[in-house]
Amino acid sequence: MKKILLLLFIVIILIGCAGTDSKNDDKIPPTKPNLYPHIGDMGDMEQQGIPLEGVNGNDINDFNNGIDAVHGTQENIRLQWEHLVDNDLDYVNIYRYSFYDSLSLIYQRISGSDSFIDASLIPFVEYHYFIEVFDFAGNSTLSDTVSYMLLDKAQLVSPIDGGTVNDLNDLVFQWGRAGSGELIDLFRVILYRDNSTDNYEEYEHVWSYDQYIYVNENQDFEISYRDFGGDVNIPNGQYLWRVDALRYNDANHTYFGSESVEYKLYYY
Ligand SMILES: [Ca+2]
Ligand SMILES: [Ca+2]
Repeated sequence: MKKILLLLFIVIILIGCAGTDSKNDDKIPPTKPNLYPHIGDMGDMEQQGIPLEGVNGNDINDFNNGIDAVHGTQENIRLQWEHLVDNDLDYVNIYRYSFYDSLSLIYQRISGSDSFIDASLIPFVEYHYFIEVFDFAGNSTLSDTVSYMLLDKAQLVSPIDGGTVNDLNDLVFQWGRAGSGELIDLFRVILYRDNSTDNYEEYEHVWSYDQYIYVNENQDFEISYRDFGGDVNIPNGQYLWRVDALRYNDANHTYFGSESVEYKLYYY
């Protein structure tokens, strides 16, 4: 009798265990991810002389301004989201759609990184993105949707890449309009330094000038550094310059644009 009772007891315990899902009881979805819209561009000022703040509170640059064009020869858009806070995150799905392309999962990655570069896109197509974060139990949460549209890139002419300037009074930036000649609002010539360390990248804006475009003409553009407020008292050293093309987008209340390649410029 004792043996039968013991057996019954064991059977009841076994049934009890089988009734609970022992794998993962987590029913709490991740905190809503914050995919940053386009905050602004390097050279944007809040007021005269006071730079706009990026998402991390530093002066706005190419690494803290939300979704944006990427400088260089490629047609790339970089997404950026607020660092994900949950400690049970598994992976992030990244989705894209446009007027021409239906919604698709373009990338799936582990949750560690806070940015993603979408490559080989087409200028003048407005792309929309959102992300979905998953925890280890399979719960997921969607972000809001952010948008960006690339424009044709300006073609840098001079100073040539790696060129040297000895007297800033002689510094003249020259560039040409890219291919299709579609209307843009302005070209922004930017002179800056790369203060990258091992841990993070940071561009320091030195000077920029906005050349507004009123006619759809194809001549080269020329801007003298000194004629447009460039400071002669900047330290010797290595600088970078490039030209961004920008166009205001009414629906998104922000500028969309393109970033040319970067040219190195030595001042000694
Ligand atoms: Ca969870
Ligand atoms: Ca930009």
